[in-house]
Amino acid sequence: MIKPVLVLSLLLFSLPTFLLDFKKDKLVMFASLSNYGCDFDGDKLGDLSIWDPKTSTLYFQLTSDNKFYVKKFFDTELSFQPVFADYDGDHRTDFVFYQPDTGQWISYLTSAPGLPQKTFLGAVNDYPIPISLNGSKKYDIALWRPGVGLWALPVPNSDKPYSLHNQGGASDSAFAADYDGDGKSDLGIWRSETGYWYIDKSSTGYDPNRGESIQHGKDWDVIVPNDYDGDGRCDLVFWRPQDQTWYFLYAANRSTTQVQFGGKNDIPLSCDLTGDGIPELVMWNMSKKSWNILDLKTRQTFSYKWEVPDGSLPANAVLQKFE
Ligand SMILES: [Ca+2]
Ligand SMILES: [Ca+2]
Ligand SMILES: [Ca+2]
Ligand SMILES: [Ca+2]
Repeated sequence: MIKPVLVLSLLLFSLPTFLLDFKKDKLVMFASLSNYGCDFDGDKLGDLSIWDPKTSTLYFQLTSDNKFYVKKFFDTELSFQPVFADYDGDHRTDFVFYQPDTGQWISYLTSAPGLPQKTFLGAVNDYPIPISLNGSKKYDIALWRPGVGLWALPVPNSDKPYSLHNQGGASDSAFAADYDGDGKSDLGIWRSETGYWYIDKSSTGYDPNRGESIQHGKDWDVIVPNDYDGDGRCDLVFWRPQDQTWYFLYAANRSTTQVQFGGKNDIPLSCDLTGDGIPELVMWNMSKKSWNILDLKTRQTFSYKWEVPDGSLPANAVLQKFE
């Protein structure tokens, strides 16, 4: 249940924590930001973007003019993590960043691009997760703290800054997406050890006893939840690196399907690049620096090579955890 308790943590450390070592024994990768979309120019076509954490530079292409843009955001040793979504409700994705060592959020809203807003919410090891609790598809900052399994959520129409909600624990990953289709974000946990998704739904007051628990996937899978059939409900989808296959479980009727697409070391995400309401499957190959895209409707594939620095990553794929 949600308890109204204030949580604001500010810890000042300066350890570069954006880990990019793919040679570790285990990589638990989590591409959760796909379901927020990535459309900077607001033409309903997804814009591809790549983030270089070493230089805090964003490389992106806008669909409205097909031009490439390079934008350096920060001149500091600190690492910043893109947490892109539409925070001001103008249907254009905003450049919002989270600084994991200090818990600082810096927001360049499309409605006020020259005036970055700065807020503190979070501490070391927290996960920044945008959330929309009032059904407007306008997102607010929120976070999930794995050690204690706790969400800090905004409180709509209240002067209470944050409320807390218990869900999940240290070995889990968390995401927020609209699973039940009422327009409001639901709170989700992915437990990779057992392959369970736990969803506390807005339509049942986020009551954990009336939530969903669904087994779909296993350890090493990479989850990419998004609405893949355009019915307004986020579908439970993961990509399995071993067999390079996407495993779909649709929210509406729990039907499943599989699509083999991608290469073993790719990073999976999804984004509606054609504007038909159905996200394309998108793979980023870090070594070749290439996009490989599958249109689920037409089964056409596209490939693009980008000139970006080594170690750059898709801006709307969050790597939540390495072990
Ligand atoms: Ca666009
Ligand atoms: Ca916006
Ligand atoms: Ca919902
Ligand atoms: Ca769906």
